Formats: sequence, C-alpha cells, structure tokens
Amino acid sequence: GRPTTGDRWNPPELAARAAYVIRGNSAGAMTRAAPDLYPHQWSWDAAFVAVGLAHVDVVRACRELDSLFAGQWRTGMIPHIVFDPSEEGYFPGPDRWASAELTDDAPRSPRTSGICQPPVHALAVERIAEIAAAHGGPAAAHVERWLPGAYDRLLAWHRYLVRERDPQGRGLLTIYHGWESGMDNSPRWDPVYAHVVVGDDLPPYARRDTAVVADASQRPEPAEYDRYLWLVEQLKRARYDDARVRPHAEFLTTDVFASAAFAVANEALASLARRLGRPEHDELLGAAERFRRGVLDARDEASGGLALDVDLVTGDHIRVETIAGFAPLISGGLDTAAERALLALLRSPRWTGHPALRHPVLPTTSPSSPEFRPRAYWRGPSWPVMNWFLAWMLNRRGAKDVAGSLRAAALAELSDGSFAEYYEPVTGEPLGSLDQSWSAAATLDLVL
Ligand code: 2M8
Repeated sequence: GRPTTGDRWNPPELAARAAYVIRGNSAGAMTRAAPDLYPHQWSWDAAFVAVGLAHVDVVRACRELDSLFAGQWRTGMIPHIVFDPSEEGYFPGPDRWASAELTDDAPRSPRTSGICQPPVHALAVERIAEIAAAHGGPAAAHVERWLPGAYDRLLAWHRYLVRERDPQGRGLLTIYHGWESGMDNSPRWDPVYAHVVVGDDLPPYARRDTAVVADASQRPEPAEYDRYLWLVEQLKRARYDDARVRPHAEFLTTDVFASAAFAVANEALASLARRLGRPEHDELLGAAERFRRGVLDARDEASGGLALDVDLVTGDHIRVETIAGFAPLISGGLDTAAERALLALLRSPRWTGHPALRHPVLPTTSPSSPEFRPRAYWRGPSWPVMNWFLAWMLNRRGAKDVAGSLRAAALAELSDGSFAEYYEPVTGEPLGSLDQSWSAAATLDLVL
C-alpha cells in the first residue's frame, strides 16, 4: 500500500532506503528509471541516478553512464531511452521507434529511441568526480581512469547539440517533441501541440503508463498521447535525420530549461577539458557563453524576468509560469539586481512561498497561475528531482541561501520514504510511480 503522508524517516534511514531502492531498480549495468512504469534506462534519469550511485558505489556510477553511452548515435546524439533487451513492459518500445531499422546513425545494439533529453550529463560527471575525489583512494583512482573516455562521449554529444539543435546560433536548443524536454505535458507545450494535427493513419497502440498508474488524471490525456505518438511517426518518416526533420516539423520549439542546463554543462566540460589537457577548452566555453546569452535574451519583463520559450512554428512567445522560467538562475549571467529579483520571485507567494503548499518546494507550474493542476504530472506537482537539481545549480552559482531552503524543502517532501516520481504540492501526497530511481538518487545526494 501507499505510505501515509504522516510517516517520516530521518535522513540516515532515508538514505539507506534510497540506496536500497536504487539497487533494487538495477538491471545489471543500467538502472530502470522506475520499477514498473519505466523499465528501461532514460537519458537524464541515468545522469542523475549516477550522481546518487556515486555516493555508494562509484564504479557502478561510471557503469551507469557507460551503458547510456553505449546507446550514443553516430551523430553524437545521446538517445532519450536505451532499452533493456530483456524487458518488454513499456510503450513505445524499440519496435515502435524502429530507429536502427530507419537510420544507420542509430546503433543496432543496444536498441534506443530516436529523440534526446536535456543535456545534464557533463554536470553529472563533474559531480561524480567531485564525490569520488572526496572519497579518495580507489574510488578516486577509478574515476580518474574513466574520465578521458567519458569526455570523448560528452564532447560528441555537445557538438551534436550545437550543430543540429541550434543551427542558427540563437543560443537556444530546439526540440522536436515534448518528450525531449523531459517535461512531457508541461503547459508550456500546449500552444505548440495545439497545431499538431493527428492524421487518421496513426498506427494503433495501447498505452502502458495508464495501466501502471491507475489514476489516469495524473497522466497525459488520450488526445495528448495521440499527438506524442503522431510526432514519433513524423520523425520516423524523416528517418530521424535532423536536416529533414527541421523544415517540416509540426512541433518545433526552443527549450530554455535544456538550454540553461546546456550552458552550465559546457562550463563543466570545459573544466574537464583543461584538466585532461584537451584542446577543446575554448570551444566549450564559447558554447557556454552562447547558450547563457540565449537564455538571458529569452527573459520577459512582463513575466517578472522568467525566461519564455518561442514556438518556432508560429514565432509566438509562450507565456506561462512554469519552473522552466527560472532557467536564467541555472545558467547565470544576470546582473545583481535582476538576479535578486528572480530569486525573490522564486520565494514569493507565486512560487515556493505560496501559503497553500505543504512544503516550500518549487512546483512545476505556479500555483497562482490558471494552468496549475496539482495532480497532473508536469502541470503542477512538485518533482523532488527538479528541486534538487535547481538547488544544485543555485549552489554552483553561489546562491547558497535559496539553494539551502530548496534542499531542505525537497528533503522534507521526500522523507515520507516513498521516493515518488512527483508529489501533490498542497497535500504532500506521493503520486505517479513510487521507488522512482531519480527521486532516490536525489535523496542520496541531499543526505550524504
Ligand atoms: C517521463 O517521460 C516518459 C517519456 O520519455 C514517459 O512519460 O513515458 C518524464 O518524466 C521524463 O522526464 C523522464 O525522464 C521519464 C523517466 O523517468 O518519464
């Protein structure tokens, strides 16, 4: 049964349980994103899971990323799912994606999806190296030996994103599917999906997510899901070739959140280049600067300084208050006054200071906005992994105060011990999948 919201675990017990959950979700060299709902390896989940693993088993943390890297495409793209060949319980699975069948850029083994997710991997590698260095001894030595190979993978990944996902040099990554943002049904994609028209030749399918999460109101609606699958068919028609996808895409938008993460990830990779004596240091810093600038230019005064996305099909700005709007706090470069104002907005009653919230966490959509739906996946619930990630990024930029409050709030939310995928932010009820790997990983990094 589901834990009641009254039970609370203290941090050491919670960390022990988190380690147990991650180990339980292991399928050998990869960790399932969740035991039933997501029985394969997801790209950004794997990065975050590896950070959690680094605290308990650095060798396993490196293997986690190596499994993901094994799915890397010839283009450099790291696919959003690397499929576990022994698992059939997910839709859309490898047969539906048919990536290796459609393009030689995709590996034949392991089988993968044909899209990507936010590029947080270099940040994970930086953090793993930090954790290993703090442990010292064989853990640190193992990571030292592993870093050069990881660097090559990451460099190819970053170059793919610069080349294919920002061909016009806007300093903003372009995505072809809401799934690429990792925030599938965020209200910021509503206007973009509004002009995706599902053809009557959409091959039939049966969803798996609603079979696992019984309360369908917590998941995307059928009409939304049809569009998700329709876009997959469109990508297949273009044989997952970026040059063929871009001109005809029905869904094409910037992603300020992924762009901000990419800016910082480039910084992290540039430091790694220097450390390894590689020549790409300046190239990577240049990319960091370009994407930092892109995110800064996406800020909207009328929205209190939140960064907004642009629907690249219509050219319209997407005016909704979601967690992604805080992207400039991730990538930095704000002047002191602007940074203070955005941090103040984060703590204001529109966000973590909202009086109805059970914990002062950042929900995915502002509780004060008309789009807020507290149980509906990326439309309102608070995601511990996102609060942890934001706190980590704030800390990295020196905003220790706000980072500390977010960390404490995320930990309080997680201390029910369910490691839920997301939480109803007003009641604190755990929702979605329980024992979600990245929720457990965030816990380990918060406590240890
Ligand atoms: C969710 O996405 C998948 C599709 O990729 C799904 O709904 O089936 C998102 O929360 C995504 O961000 C996450 O990486 C994935 C696995 O946790 O689940």
